[in-house]
Amino acid sequence: MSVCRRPKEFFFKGHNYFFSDHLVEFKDKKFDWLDGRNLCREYCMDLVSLETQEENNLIFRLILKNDVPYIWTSGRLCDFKGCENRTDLEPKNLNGWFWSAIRSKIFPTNRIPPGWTYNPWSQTGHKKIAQPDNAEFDINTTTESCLAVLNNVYNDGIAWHDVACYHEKPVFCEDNEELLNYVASTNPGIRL
Ligand SMILES: [Ca+2]
Repeated sequence: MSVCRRPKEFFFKGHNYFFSDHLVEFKDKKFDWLDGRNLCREYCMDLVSLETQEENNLIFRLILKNDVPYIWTSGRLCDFKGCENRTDLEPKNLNGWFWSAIRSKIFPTNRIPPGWTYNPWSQTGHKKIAQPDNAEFDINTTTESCLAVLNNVYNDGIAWHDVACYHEKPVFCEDNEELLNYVASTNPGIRL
């Protein structure tokens, strides 16, 4: 962490990325959402955020190419302490999602985001309705608060799904500017 020595598997628009399964130490390992996030943060990175269609397509292509069944992203439902009394986040299933890595809101889940040609959320899932559907809540009252990309799990191609955060998946990590800037500011002259 102190020098942000990190795996640089590929580079896109100013950020380095890696896929956990491509590192010897994490090969065939899976992580719950928080452990996955912490893994990335040890490298001055965070779980991947998919703010643009271009970046989303890039990650979708790599999932397809490597035959990856599912991954975690930094997407999170704002359903914890501090999110209450936020009328702008209601209804939660449409407006309550954000990229935790960069603290920016995710466009309403039922619409095609500006600049995109498709809605990345799956139109089906466990309940055969559009995502996010919070399906696990009906089964065991666990909220589906984390955003996963699933590869054709519901015969729906590669698409976004809300999933309960305790499930274990490999992760794509992406440079986190906040962590990199912090380390840069406290280590004059360092090359990251
Ligand atoms: Ca779901």
